[in-house]
Order: sequence, then C-alpha cells, then structure tokens
Amino acid sequence: MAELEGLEFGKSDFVLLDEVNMEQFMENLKLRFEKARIYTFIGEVVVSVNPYKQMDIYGKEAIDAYRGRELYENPPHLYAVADAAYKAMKRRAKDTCIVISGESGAGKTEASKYIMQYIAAITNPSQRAEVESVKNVLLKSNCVLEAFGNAKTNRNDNSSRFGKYMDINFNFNGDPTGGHINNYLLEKVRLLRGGSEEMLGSLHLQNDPVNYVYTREGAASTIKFNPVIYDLYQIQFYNTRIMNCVSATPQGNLQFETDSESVQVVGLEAVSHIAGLTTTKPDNVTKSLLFRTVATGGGEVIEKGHTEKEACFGRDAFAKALYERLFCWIVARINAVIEVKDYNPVLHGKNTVIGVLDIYGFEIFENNSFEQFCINYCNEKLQQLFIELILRQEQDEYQREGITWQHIDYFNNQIIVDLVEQPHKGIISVLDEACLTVGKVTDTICLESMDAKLGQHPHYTSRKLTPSDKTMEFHRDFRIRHYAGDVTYSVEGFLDKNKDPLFQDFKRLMYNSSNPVLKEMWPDGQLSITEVTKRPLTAATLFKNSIVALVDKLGCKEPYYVRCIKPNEMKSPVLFDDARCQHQVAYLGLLENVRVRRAGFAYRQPYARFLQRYKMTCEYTWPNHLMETDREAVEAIVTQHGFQDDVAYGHTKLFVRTPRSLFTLEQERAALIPILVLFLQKVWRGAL
Ligand code: AOV
Ligand code: MG
Repeated sequence: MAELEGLEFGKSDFVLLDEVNMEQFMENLKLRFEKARIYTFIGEVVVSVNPYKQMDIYGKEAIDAYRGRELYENPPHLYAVADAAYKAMKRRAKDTCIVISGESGAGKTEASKYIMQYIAAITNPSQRAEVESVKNVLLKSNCVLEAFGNAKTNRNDNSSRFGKYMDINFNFNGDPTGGHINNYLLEKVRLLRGGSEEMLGSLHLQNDPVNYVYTREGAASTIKFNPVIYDLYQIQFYNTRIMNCVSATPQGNLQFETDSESVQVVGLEAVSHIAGLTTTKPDNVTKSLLFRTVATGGGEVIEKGHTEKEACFGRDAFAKALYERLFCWIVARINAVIEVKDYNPVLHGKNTVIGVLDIYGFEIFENNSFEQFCINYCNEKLQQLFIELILRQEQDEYQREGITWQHIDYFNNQIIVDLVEQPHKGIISVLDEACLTVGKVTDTICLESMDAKLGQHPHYTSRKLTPSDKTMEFHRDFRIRHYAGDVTYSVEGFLDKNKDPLFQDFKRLMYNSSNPVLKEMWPDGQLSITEVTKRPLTAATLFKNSIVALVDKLGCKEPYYVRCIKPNEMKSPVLFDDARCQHQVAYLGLLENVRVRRAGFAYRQPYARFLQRYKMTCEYTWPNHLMETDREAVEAIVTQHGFQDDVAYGHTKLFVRTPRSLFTLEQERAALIPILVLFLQKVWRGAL
C-alpha cells in the first residue's frame, strides 16, 4: 500500500476530523493549503483549493501512482477521482460523470484539463493509432474552444464564458472510441467587448499551416495541430476571416448618421471590409444594415428603413450572432471528427461513457445582468443535483433499508430553482410573457410584473426604492438570495437579451454568401420573409431547456464530484482568506457532506452479491452455507473477520462503514483465488 501522508499535513479526508464543525473543517483546509496539499477528500468527493501556482504533482510519476489503485491508497488527488470514475466504468460497465463545481476562478477548467490528461494517459497502452487519434482530438479541442470561448473577467483572467460538457465514449477494452461536446450559453457580450480585442486582433496564421499561434494577456501559447486534426486547422482558416469581421463590426468602424431624410452608414470602407470578409456584395451589406424586410398583414412584402438606434441595435446583434454561430459551428465540426463511428455493440461490447462537466461558476459582479442570471441559475441546478445525489438519496436509502439514522439537515435550494424556472410563476416565465406581449413593454414594466408576482417570495427582493427626488432614476434591479449569496441584477437589457432578436435580413445576407462555410452556419437564411412565422424560443427558455437536459443526462450516471474553492480574490498563492473560504465551504454544503458521509457507510451491497464474492473467505459459507438466510451467512463472514462493529444490516443490503474492512476481505479473496484454482483443477483431473 502506498505511503500515506503524515498528520503534519492535516487530515487527508474530512471524514477523519475529530469533530465535524466549521472550525475544525476550516483549520484542516487552511493547514493543508499552507502545506501545499491542495486536495482533500470527503469520501469520494475531492475538495480542491486553487493553488495559484504551478504544482509539481501532475507528472508521469503521479499518474503511475494512481493508475488502477483504490481511492484510499494514495493521498487525495484529482487523479484518484478520475481513476475511480474510470474503474467504475471499466469494471462495472457503468456510465459515470465527473462534475466540477465552484465559483468563478476556483480552478474548474484547470481541474477538467488534468482529469482529461489523466484519462488520456492511462488508456490505450498498446498505442493503437485510431485510439490515439481520438484522444488527440479530445485533448486538443480544449485549446481551440478556450481560444474562442474564454475571456478575461475581473474574477478570472481566463474565464470560461461558455459551459462545456464532454462525453467520452469507451469500448469494452476501456479505450476511448470517441466523444461528444455540448456547449452551453456563450456570453457573447464580454467576448466582443472585453479582453477580446487583442485576442481577435492577434489571431493570425503562421506560414506552416499546422501551426497556429494566438496570444492573450501577454502570455503566448502555441497550439500545435497535428495532422490528425488537420480538420481543425481548416476551421481556423475560415474563422480568421470571420473573426475579423466580427471584431470589425462592434469596434466603432461602423457608425451611422441620420441626415434629413434617412439613416446612412458613415464611411463606406467599413462596409466593403465586411463584404470582403464575408464574401457578400457591399450593396447587400448596406441594405441589411439599414433596412428590414417585413410582411404586412395583407401578405405584401415591404422594406422598412431603420432608425439610427435600430440600425445600431441590428449591427450589434449581427456581430454577436456571427460569433455565436461560429462558435457552435466549431463545436459541431469537432463533434463530427470525434463522433463514434462504426461501433457495433455485438462485436465491441457495451459502449460506456465518462462525462466531464466544466461550466461557468457562480458569479457576482459589480453589475450583474442577464448572463449572470443564467449562469447563477445553472449553478443552482447543479447544486440541486449534488443535494439530490449526495445528500438526499443517501438518507433516503438508509430510511428504506431500516438503518438507524440521525437525519442531517441541509439547505435545499429547490425553492430558488423554482423561483427561476417554475412554469407560469417563475422569473423566466414572467420574462417570456413580457417578451411576447405586443406593444411597448420596457425592462422596467417587466420588473414591475416580476415584483407583483414574486414580491412575497423569500428569496426574491423587490428593490422598489422610493426616491425623494422624483427625477432620480430608480427601480432598476431586483435581488435573488442565491444558495451562494445575494446577487442584485440590473434589469436593463434583460428583455432584449432574452428576445435575442436578429433581423431576418442578416440571416439572408449570410446565407447568400459565396463562402460555403458561412452559408452552412446560416441555414435559416433560406426562408423567405413570408415563411418566417414561428416565434423562436427566448434565450432564457432555450438555456433552461439545455440545462434541464444536462441535469437529466448527469442524473442517470454514477457521479463523482470535484468541489473547487477559491482561496482569495488576489490570485495569490500564499493567501488563505478565511472568510471567503468559509463562505464557499458553507454554501457548497461541504460540512453537511462530511456529516452524511461520516454517519453513513462507504459501501453497500445486496446480501446475495456480497456472499457470492466473499463466501470463500469463511469456513461456514464455503462452498455453500446451511443457514436460513443470506443475511445470516453474511453475518458469519463479517464476524469471522472481526469487523462486526463496522457494519449495519439493512433489509436487503449490508452497509460497510469504512473501505478498509472491504479491502481486507478483497486481499484475502485475492490470496485465496490461486489456491482455489489449483484445488478445482485437481478436482477436475480426478486427483481428489
Ligand atoms: P474556473 O474555470 O473555475 O473559473 P480556472 O480553472 O480558469 O477557474 O482557474 C483560474 C486560474 O487559477 C487559472 O488560470 C490558473 O492560473 C489558476 N489555477 C487553477 N487551478 C490550478 C492548478 N491546479 N494549478 C495551478 N494553477 C491553477 V470560470 O471559468 O471564471 O467559473 O467561468
Ligand atoms: Mg472555467
């Protein structure tokens, strides 16, 4: 068994605390952080504190130490969970998933990359070329997506502005055969306005087509595209042209002016620039920027000139849509490359999956808008899943099995999830209603109807201020008491962002581009104006639907958790901000997690299965027992091995508190098997 760490590094599993309270939990967490032990277990859950410095714990040596070992044999590490998820998948043919959560900057994306690297390192020992190529694309796709989907925020220099869920498929050998990426809500605004300028500006191709360089925040990173993913290079090539277009549009190159008659574009170079980059005709670009085609009630099609404000709005919406479609298109291209092909379950056995979820963490900014509302709602849903899988199901099972159990209280955030998503009543439904209403509904009117409907909700605060000065602006935000803290959302722009409207004219413009890739991205541009009747779903509803589907997908897999904690706001490797950390420990429900785990039992097995596996280790049960029930036979095994104090007997299952007891049994079984085989061989040969 591998050498475990000494106590000077604190307890490697919070379950081992002398007493479960916040003080001891924090003391242990801090001590470990200071001793550069950034990972700690709660049973099978890994708690991780962002070290904000490079750690020498991810190399080949570490990978070898964790490969195929049991969780408790090594110090806590991401690799231990990755290996546990992998083993469950390989040995028991279970679909598993690794859910990485924590707030913005806590280390989720880094963790997901190490996990992917580990899985890549331990699979395909025979280096089969087709498996290697799948692995390469899976790993490399990360860089490409980060280049397009991450941006600097004031909480994280490399913040994921999109959520990513990646399924990796495995064959019966446990080797990757392919995968699929789902992406969730790309925060377009920040990518266009924020740190993207230099990112977009610096996107350029090297002479060597398989090298592609981009720089960000002064640090240069090179993505080397190997021939297997030459396809991705193709994507990049088109992108560069489109990206330029995207960046040109909102950067003020394109302005409008109103003369006595109508709205005009200022400076025609900007128009021809866009036309050049999108391979469209300058006249058509100008037309799409200044007019929209509408069908009148009588079925007549007319062109209606924009006001200057509408033109600006249209231009911005167009830029965002270009970027978003480009991003989705890249994801689709990667998916096409990694899709499992020619898999025959009869020949190849069950196709199993490990899912890795790395999504934007809970966010509180100075000014929180629609995007933060969606992101934080998503985190509420994931917290709900954690409660469901780790806290609630656990307690329910003890109850069902008749195990004496002291109920553990935890905050159930379902009430906040309902506040946001409940049909007819929740915030999203009020927003959608406002968006559907014909006529002038402003953000403020929508806010009033939210206040009216939800004012009494314990997690919603109406911020109706009564200003003494009547001219003062007021009543522009509402507050949600999230599981992770209070967030005040400014309602400005909510309706527009939710409607996410884009004039049909831009879609047609892009569909008619002679660049086949652009055309492919805009299939809806082929509809003529009279064919476009259906109202598209709103952004919030689309997002909600995608998150509900995600939670369903995760819910039917065996979950493994990484809970990330951000030690301070300064990105410092030495600072452990007690209050900030304690806040995260509290809202992540870690203390409750320890309590449930500690009071609970690490392993459980139906009596018959337990007996089947271990009956050879006990003289009363081998080869068959003569007792009345399997349960009694199991009792005989447990007693013979002397861990009767470490178990509880349920109605149908045996519960084992610590993994070590099972480990002893496993060892004995492993030692007996060769003797048994020898014995059986003799029996068959008639020697006995
Ligand atoms: P996030 O994914 O949780 O935030 P990241 O994984 O991007 O956070 O981590 C933020 C930064 O912390 C990284 O850029 C690294 O500098 C540092 N960091 C995190 N984990 C490690 C580690 N294990 N070793 C060394 N440095 C680390 V967000 O995407 O904003 O929610 O949306
Ligand atoms: Mg991230």
